[in-house]
Amino acid sequence: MRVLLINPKFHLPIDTRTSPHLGLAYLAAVSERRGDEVCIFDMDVEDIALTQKVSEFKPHIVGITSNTPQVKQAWLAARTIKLVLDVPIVIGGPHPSAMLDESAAKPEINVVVRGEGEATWIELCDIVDRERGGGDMTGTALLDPANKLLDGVMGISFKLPDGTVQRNHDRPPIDSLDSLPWPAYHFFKMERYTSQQPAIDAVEGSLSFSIMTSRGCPYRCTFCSQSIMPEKWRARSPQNVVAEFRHLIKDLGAQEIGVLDDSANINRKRLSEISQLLIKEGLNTVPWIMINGMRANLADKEMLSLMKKAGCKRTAFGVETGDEGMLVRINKNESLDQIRWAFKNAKEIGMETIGFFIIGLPGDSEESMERTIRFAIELDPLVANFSMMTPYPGTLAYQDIRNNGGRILLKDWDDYVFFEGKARYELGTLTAEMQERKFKQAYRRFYLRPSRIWRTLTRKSTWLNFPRAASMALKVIFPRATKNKLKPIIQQDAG
Ligand code: B12
Ligand code: SF4
Repeated sequence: MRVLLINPKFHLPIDTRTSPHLGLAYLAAVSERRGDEVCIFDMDVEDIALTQKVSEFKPHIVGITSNTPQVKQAWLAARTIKLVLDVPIVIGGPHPSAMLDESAAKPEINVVVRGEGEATWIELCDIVDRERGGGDMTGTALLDPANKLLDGVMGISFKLPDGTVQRNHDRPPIDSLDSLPWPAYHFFKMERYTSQQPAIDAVEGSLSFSIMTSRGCPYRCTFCSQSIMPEKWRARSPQNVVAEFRHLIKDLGAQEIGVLDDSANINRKRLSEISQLLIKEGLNTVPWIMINGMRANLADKEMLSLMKKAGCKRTAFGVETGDEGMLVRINKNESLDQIRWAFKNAKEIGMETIGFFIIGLPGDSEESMERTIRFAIELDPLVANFSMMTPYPGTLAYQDIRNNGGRILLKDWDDYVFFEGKARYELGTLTAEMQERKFKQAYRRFYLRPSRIWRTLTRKSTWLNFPRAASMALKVIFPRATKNKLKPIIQQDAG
């Protein structure tokens, strides 16, 4: 059966790096294992029209992924396909998982998959393959209540003829992650992607891959969309992880690896074992980075030191706020001292650090945001990343703002990006003006310190990446100009 998987286009107001979509790479891998002919169409890097691809490939089923700012483009892609072919179209990913009725109600979408997708996707593919009987099957036939094809499929929602949405039972999370095949990168045009982060000196043209060694997170921070995914933290065995590292390095020529786990160090012993195995097998020559952060309360020096010996060059920590009371309010389950400890440990063993900070959390005040800026300066990570609090649907913060008379200032899902300095909502005394002022101050006060300017100028990577770094800095300082140019393009694309 021919399977088409799509990553919809999205123009971010700043230039983030493009990497192959790991979720689609996993779906492609399970489809390939099922025996399907797979095609991935990543609209961020493709140079032909979607209609051309659909006409040529003639898929039997289409899967589209979507996060919140991409969702309008996802619907547009589905509408475009339906003009060419009435093929079953399935949508999944963080946004449809949180707002399933919205996507299920769209005439161009046939099925919404909630949460973790591999098992559900394969079950849907099995149904379509069986029912098409060697020919084609339409999305309409798949949904026809007379056929009762979807009633027993866990983890999906779909529209009934009366317009209501049927929500089937949740699918339990995959128990053994080792049972999954590795992400199928061979379906991506790898030469069209950038590196994850410039961890290596020769950035241009270097091959960068992602890996996920565990899924889920047992914490429930109020701002994090993690809350729509299974709560249970599940991990791959050290042997399975190291075998994939070996595959990425030896077979695919990886020069940099980005570890995408939400909280890789929930089990410190496991992460230490992975590090030991990487060292033992001589796989520690390729730099890897913990892109999204580890839990600071579990970042002891012994584990970090082993990770460094195993090739880990940089780690991030989600600090979020410099105010102790706010840490409690956002359910971070960490203290300022634990965060100080983690940064001290990383710095003492010479590991580069990234700190993620949020300006304008529900409950923030002028004083608490000031404490966040001062804490960032005190911790002094290599990179401080300040984000404007963006209330993603499905998060506890989103409910908090809605239930407490807050005013969401965003009109469109396209606007749910958080690197630019525009406030996304107001709540009580937390005004947009205050958040925007503090955001600007945060970047200026962190990066325009003489010691920081000197450190930046004396780093080799600053000069190797100069054009990109300069353009990013300008976009952070003048976000509106960039956004104003992009908005018409997004709206024109999405119709
Ligand atoms: C790596 C990453 C990035 C990378 C790369 C993204 C990429 N190309 O994959 C970068 C840095 C570019 C990035 C950017 C952004 N990201 Co991001 N990112 C992640 C991160 C940490 C890992 C993604 C991942 O690989 N997951 C592992 C795979 C296996 O899971 P998955 O992709 O969700 O796919 C599974 C299921 O969702 C489902 N599924 C997904 N699609 C489909 C499709 C079908 C048909 C089916 C059946 C199933 C299915 O099945 C998959 C396999 O189980 C996640 C957090 C997380 N834990 O997922 C955040 C996350 C996805 N990002 C998030 C956000 C907010 C953003 C930004 C909007 C931030 C910003 N700048 O403003 C941008 C948007 C970029 C864009 N172009 O649209 C949010 C999304 C929330 C939301 N409601 O949309 C997340 C969930 C973080 C969080 N916890 O809040 N991100
Ligand atoms: S912010 Fe990090 S620790 Fe908190 S819920 Fe999300 S992934 Fe877990």
